[in-house]
Amino acid sequence: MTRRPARATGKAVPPPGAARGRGRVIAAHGRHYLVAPTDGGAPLQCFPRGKKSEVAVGDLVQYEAASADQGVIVDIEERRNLLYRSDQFKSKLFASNLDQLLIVLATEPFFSEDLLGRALVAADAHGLDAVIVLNKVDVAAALPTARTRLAPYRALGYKILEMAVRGAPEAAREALSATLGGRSTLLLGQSGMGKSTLVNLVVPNAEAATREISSALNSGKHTTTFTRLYALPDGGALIDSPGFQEFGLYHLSEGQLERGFPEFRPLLTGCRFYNCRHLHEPGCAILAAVADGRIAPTRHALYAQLVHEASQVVR
Ligand SMILES: Nc1nc2c(ncn2[C@@H]2O[C@H](COP(=O)(O)OP(=O)(O)OP(=O)(O)O)[C@@H](O)[C@H]2O)c(=O)[nH]1
Ligand SMILES: [Mg+2]
Ligand SMILES: [Zn+2]
Repeated sequence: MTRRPARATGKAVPPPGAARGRGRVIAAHGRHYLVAPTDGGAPLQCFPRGKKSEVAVGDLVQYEAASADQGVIVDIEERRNLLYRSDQFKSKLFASNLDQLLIVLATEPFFSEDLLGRALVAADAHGLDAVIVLNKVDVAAALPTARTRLAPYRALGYKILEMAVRGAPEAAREALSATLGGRSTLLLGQSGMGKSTLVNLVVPNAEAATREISSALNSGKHTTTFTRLYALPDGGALIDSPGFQEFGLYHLSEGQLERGFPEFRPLLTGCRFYNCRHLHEPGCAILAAVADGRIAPTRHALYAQLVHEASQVVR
């Protein structure tokens, strides 16, 4: 039963007693994965055993080799964490076993503050550090607006790195080196912000590797269509992902949501009711802070929207 889909698509099937290997999932495109053996061999094209298995880039897996370059993923090792987004009906995996999120914004195209806020909450809920990159600071006309929009996030304590990855590559490399070294980092951001340009700056031969995988996984070339992990020369990994327009967080609890807003945290014990949802409750310390300007109304609106979305899920 489990191997039938493999035959149907013409994929090689491991012979009985096939050699098992251990590897890291370095690319995902639909149900096709590339697995880099941990012992350093060439990556294998793998598909998961069984219809429902969900494999994420960053996973450490056990595979059975069907041939020198094809295999079947038979087991996923326990993950440190798994970042994903979700709506009412389904979830979509970003990547696993991460240390931090690099949220890539740019002076242009105009970035979405809604997506930025969601990424920051997701990072916190999944136990990841978050760093914001403001790219394309060489686009002088759009820089003041971008800085003004980001000032409140800087005031909240988020780390923001300004750079021009294409415009001033050496300075960008310098700004990134201390942040990326030895850590597993996922790049997240809307299309056109410069995620892949950043990868190509930091990872030698990334461009060539991307072309290779584009043809192996049958996808386009310019805009990124699959998630791809690159080992960094000095240790750690950088994961490029396709630009996204939606970041549903229907899977987060209300506790995770309220803690995901750093400006809420010191006030949470000040609400009259211990189970206050900070929406309409009397004696709410968060609503009081919104009313007198200590918390931005847009941030509270995002919180309320996320609570609403989370309540739509049948748990
Ligand atoms: N002006 C300017 N343009 C840049 C800079 N960095 C990247 N770009 C350009 O921005 C465009 C988009 O860059 P990509 O790296 O493909 O963006 P991406 O975030 O990977 O986009 P998706 O793969 O669609 O998600 C390209 O034309 C880059 O050359 C920069 O520092 N300054
Ligand atoms: Mg890209
Ligand atoms: Zn409250």
